[in-house]
Amino acid sequence: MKMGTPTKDATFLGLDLSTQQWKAVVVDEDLHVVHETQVQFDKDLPEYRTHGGVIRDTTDNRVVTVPPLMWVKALEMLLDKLRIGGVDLSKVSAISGSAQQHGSVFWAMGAELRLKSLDANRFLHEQLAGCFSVLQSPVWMDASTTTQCRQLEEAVGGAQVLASITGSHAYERFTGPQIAKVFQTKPTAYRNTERISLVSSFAASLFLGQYASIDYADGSGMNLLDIRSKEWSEVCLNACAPDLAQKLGDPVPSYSVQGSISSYFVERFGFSSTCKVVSFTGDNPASLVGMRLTQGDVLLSLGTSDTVIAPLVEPCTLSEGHVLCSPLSTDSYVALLCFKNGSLTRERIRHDCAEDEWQIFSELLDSTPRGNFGNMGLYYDVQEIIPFVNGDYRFNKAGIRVNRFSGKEVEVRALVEGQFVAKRAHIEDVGFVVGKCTRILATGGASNNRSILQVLSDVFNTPVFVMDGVNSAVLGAAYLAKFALQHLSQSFEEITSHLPCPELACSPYGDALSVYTPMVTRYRAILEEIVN
Ligand code: XUL
Repeated sequence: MKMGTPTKDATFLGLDLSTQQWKAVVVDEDLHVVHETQVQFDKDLPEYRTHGGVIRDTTDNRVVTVPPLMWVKALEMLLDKLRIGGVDLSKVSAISGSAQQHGSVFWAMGAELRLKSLDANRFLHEQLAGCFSVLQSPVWMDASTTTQCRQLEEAVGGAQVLASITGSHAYERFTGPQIAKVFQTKPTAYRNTERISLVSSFAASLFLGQYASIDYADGSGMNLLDIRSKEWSEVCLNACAPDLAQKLGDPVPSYSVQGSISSYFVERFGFSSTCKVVSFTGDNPASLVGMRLTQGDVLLSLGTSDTVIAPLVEPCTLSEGHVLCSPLSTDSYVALLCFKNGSLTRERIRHDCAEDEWQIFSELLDSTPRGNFGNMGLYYDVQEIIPFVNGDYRFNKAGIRVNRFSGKEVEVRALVEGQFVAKRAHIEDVGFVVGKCTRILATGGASNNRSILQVLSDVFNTPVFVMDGVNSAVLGAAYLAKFALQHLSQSFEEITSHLPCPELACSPYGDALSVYTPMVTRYRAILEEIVN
């Protein structure tokens, strides 16, 4: 194994530990992509028997977890793939990463010592096998902590008080309620926990060879961080579990250099010993960085989860959704709404109606008119976050609930229209005005599908822009790696000013407003009926 040495033509490595895969992208000094690769959990690590990257409990399907050791093993495969692909890792001057938000990793007593003394001749997953006090990490899809959510809200004086401190009411997937559940249901495991990481800071810890700090942006998804003071809120910590401040460590800005890479990665993978490890952050904040979002833009990420992100002028208290600290500055904030039934639900309908082919899915979508002959559908394969409902709901032109529609094309359009009409309604509910001057930037898997984007553009009656190429979260991580090294001398805008702008993908049809505004009203009425 050779010791890496720094070279002149430096690169930056961005990683993304998302729900279904690890991704990596290498960019050059100008932030142009020179290499990318990925490892799929279901396909490449079948021994863990994940479905969509996660394990759903067979007795309680609200419980969704992942063994963190799988993420470790997959990372080793990812780095091997980079090397086999010809990437010279000794040129990487900094690494940053993005990861699915909210999930938590519980490190056992003594784990940091193990991280600090890894043997470069042995696999990482072998050496870390005994390092987790909770073997199955709860992830963002978990919806099993309703009791802990209500307890937390009550302890701080109500849901609105919690939102005014942490940026969100209590949400099932948020890390505070998840930690409270571990403390209540596995007290011994909790006592044996030396440190609790988010998925992002867990991944950074591997590279750092010691516990990495949680960053402000991803830390805002915990119901524990005071998003204004940037310190843990004592009342929230105390409401969840004892000794939590110590188990979490102090949070830091998302663009902090946390240290140099551990000698394990230098010796085993050929990184330079001067390579810096920058904070890893959440996938949604990282996407915002990758898409270079500015005030007035709305980012719609169409991935495993569908999310809507928009920069905020000031931190406000939302009735639903979340306010997060910005990953790019300590005095800016972003709003986030997350919808759990994203690509997996689209894939289910593609399977049922379109022979599992996007091409056929698009043809069916294009063959139906805007408004879908008055039919409307809402599809929730799993417990949705906003709104908190589950199941399929189909309504015909007369407003009568039906079990199925007359044709596959109607089903496909009902799904896509229903998803975007719901997003528009909930965005409006939290006070966003998406008008003709708003740029909707679309990213994630489904943003490659023009037929889907056309519906998006029509429902919002506004143009939709896309950025061709690599996934925005992993790209954002690579940009963050460079920004962290240079933020004292250059702004993020200066560092990225030469990069291409998003391109116009679709514009709304003239009748879009008259078709979809009544559908938003109808959606609200349907929702009231479902919830009641
Ligand atoms: C955001 C959320 C998801 C995850 C997974 O609040 O739960 O978007 O970050 O991607």
